[in-house]
Amino acid sequence: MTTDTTPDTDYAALNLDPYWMPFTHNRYFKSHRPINRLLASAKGAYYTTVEGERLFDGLSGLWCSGLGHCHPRIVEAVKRQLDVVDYVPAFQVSSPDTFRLAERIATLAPGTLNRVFFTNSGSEAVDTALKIALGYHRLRGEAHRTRFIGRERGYHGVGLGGISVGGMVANRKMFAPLMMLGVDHLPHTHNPAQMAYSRGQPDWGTHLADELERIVALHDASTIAGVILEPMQGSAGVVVPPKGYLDRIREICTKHNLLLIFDEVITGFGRMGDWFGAQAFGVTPDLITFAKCVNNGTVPMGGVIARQDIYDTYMQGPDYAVELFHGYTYSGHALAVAAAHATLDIMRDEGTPARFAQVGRWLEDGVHSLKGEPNVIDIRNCSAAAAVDLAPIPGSPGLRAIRVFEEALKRGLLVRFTGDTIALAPPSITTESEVQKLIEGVRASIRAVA
Ligand code: PXG
Repeated sequence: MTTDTTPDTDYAALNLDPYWMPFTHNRYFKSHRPINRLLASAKGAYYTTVEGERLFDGLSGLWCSGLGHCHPRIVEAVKRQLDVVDYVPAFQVSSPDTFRLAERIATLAPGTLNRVFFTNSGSEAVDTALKIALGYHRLRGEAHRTRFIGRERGYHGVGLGGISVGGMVANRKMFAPLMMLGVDHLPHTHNPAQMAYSRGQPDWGTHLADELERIVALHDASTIAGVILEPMQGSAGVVVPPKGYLDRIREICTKHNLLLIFDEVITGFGRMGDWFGAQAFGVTPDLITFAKCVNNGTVPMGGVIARQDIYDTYMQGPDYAVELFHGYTYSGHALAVAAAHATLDIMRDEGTPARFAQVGRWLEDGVHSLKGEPNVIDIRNCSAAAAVDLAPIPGSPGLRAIRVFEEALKRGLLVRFTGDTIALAPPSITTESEVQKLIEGVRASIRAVA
């Protein structure tokens, strides 16, 4: 069904072949034809499949729909926007609402981070932040600062900059010849022998931040532009920063004049119990990348928030000249901006960061009750995010988590699997009893595949 307006409900006949699904086991999906993975609609914390089954949204879409789906105020704002103007060029002109949105985001951001550049995704936000950092040093007369330091297991999207500083081998190995030169990586901080079943931030692992000193000594600070980290690693399976770790990274960056970039695509806009992970962890970076929850995932949007003096550094030369040769056709898209204003209104009115924190307290108790279930080897949580590591089926890594995911679907739950990790990040509107149902559903699913 492409042009006809009558819905074609013959899903058994749906042609699955032409769509190359992103980050998906295409052959498994297309041979199993899982009807319960065809989602037709959503409302609040639930999706509805094409067969009318309701699925609790255990990962807020892909971490992006923190207020639940089709929030009436966001829907209304986007519809209203379409009656006013659909698209405004991003270069050389703009709309008042885009300026107002930048002002609102600047107000919520920590420290002197108050200059906002819009992109359409987290990947674009990351590549934008890397460019801003490089250009900043060059404009300051330190063009030799070209290296970036990322972290093992880090996920910074799929742009060429993002995979270069990222630390996920599967995302990197195919594309090695395209990678940015001069990138080094901090060790990741997940050490099950020392921190398995930690609640919140682990006590062990602060010293791993000192690896940054070692890397700086190896390359010399004068060659390094910046360090990019997710305050909490989301895609890696909720890897929570050890207590004091981010503070130490901040100190070392300040000492050596390295820009610290927090990739807050997942941690921004409430999930960590504050507006940004920066505030939740009490550490202020120099640049923040955001996306996802900024407008509840309604229309693609991302961006970078820069310290004011980084922006000011760019403001050189004749004032009629372009300062930063970078931007996207859809930077600050009118529909995305409208959705973001409505999202921020709701977050302000409903105290969304505090609600995430409350969901996080229920989630912490619930998820740690899964300790001792078959094949569970670690459990982690951080505000409204949690992960359960499962022992792989010998010889078939990843298969156990797929099975658990499929069992969860049968129980009306959509959770996320990656490797043999199950990740949970429910929306801020989740009730205590929904958290309990989520946990009991995951428990039953884990037992079903034991
Ligand atoms: N940075 C971080 C920290 C992210 O988590 C990106 C950049 C890239 O964003 P875009 O909008 O280009 O996809 C992300 C995206 C998961 C999952 O299940 C996580 C992401 C995307 C899809 C799934 O953990 N993070």
